[in-house]
Amino acid sequence: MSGPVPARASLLTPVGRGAIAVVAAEGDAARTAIDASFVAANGRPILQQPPDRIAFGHWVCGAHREEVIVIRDDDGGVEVHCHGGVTAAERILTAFAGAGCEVELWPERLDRTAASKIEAEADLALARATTRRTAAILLAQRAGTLSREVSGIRGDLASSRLAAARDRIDALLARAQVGLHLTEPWRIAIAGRPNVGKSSLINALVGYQRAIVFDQPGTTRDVLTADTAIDGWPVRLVDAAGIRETEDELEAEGVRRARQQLATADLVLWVLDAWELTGDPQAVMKQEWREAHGPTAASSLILTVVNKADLLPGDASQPPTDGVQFVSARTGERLAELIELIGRRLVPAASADEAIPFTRRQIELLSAAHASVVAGRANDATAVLWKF
Ligand SMILES: Nc1nc2c(ncn2[C@@H]2O[C@H](COP(=O)(O)OP(=O)(O)O)[C@@H](O)[C@H]2O)c(=O)[nH]1
Ligand SMILES: [Mg+2]
Repeated sequence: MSGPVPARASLLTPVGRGAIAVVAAEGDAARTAIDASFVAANGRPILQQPPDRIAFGHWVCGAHREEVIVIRDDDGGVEVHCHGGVTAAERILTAFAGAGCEVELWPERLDRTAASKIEAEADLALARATTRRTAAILLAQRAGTLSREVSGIRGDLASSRLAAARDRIDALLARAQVGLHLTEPWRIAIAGRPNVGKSSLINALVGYQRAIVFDQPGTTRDVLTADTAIDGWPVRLVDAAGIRETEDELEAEGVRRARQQLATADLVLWVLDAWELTGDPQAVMKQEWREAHGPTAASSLILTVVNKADLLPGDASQPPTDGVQFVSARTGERLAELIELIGRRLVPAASADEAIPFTRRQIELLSAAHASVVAGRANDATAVLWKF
């Protein structure tokens, strides 16, 4: 390595989540701090510890003694693994800072050390991914799936295959929503008249008691949310208060917020009560939607859920209808089918092998490239795509 390494230190692990915190540091000042504070169990100074192996010992700082593991690499970098609480990591960072290291936030560190912008963005996104499925997709993008596709598109542009380039950009942009939802949950609003079982359904879907279930209409005064995963996708279930005309001011506010939730949801589950249902569920849903929203047409992103199917006589198996699912939040009957239906409705087919843009920056670049291609400016599109 040429020239001195600038001394820097960063806390790599998020505060409050893990059992272990990791502080990374490099540069001469980092070694000064290690020499001053790290006492290895085998008694050797850090430079005599074999690289890339763990050296167990204590971080000694005044009267404090903290069990730590230190790993050094061949380039003067060290990692200190300590107790995951805030204090231990702070103490170690402070020691590095005191020795002359610049303390750097880990996203900045990522930006500086990642091999590419996509890799840095993928690392940031991975820290926010909550399911295996989303993490697998992000790992594939990090490993080159997205950058290979982008360079393929640049190849098309270089060979004047503008139509092919446009189609490939279109395909990427079609997956933008999936990409953004790798780190942000899809939002599902649960709506319907009071007492149809919205809160019960959320509880059943999430699998634990969270929303308020009560026998009186209008008890859900606030919009409650519960995070869970459906089919490997992170979703946020939003319990919309019973939408209806009301004199009660507190409830009116709830109704206003519920409407807002409906307007911005990725999917709406409109819940009906099987016991009270007369007629075609889709028609009833549309009627209730009109009552709640006026003449604006119901969005296509609505599933009609007929709850309390356990109250229907006999096996009462309903013929499967497109966009309608009978369930019982109480018995769990046909909940699996509902979950499958939600997964299919919510997320267009996506597999980890395909390139998926997953940040707003990437999507904006693709949109700009698209506009240039459509305008026949292949060079501009290429320039934009180089920014990936
Ligand atoms: N039999 C039956 N009762 C249910 C079912 N789901 C909810 N309920 C009952 O219906 C009532 C209203 O439920 P709740 O979830 O509070 O409805 P919400 O007002 O729409 O949130 C409660 O007494 C629930 O126990 C179901 O699947 N079957
Ligand atoms: Mg409720």
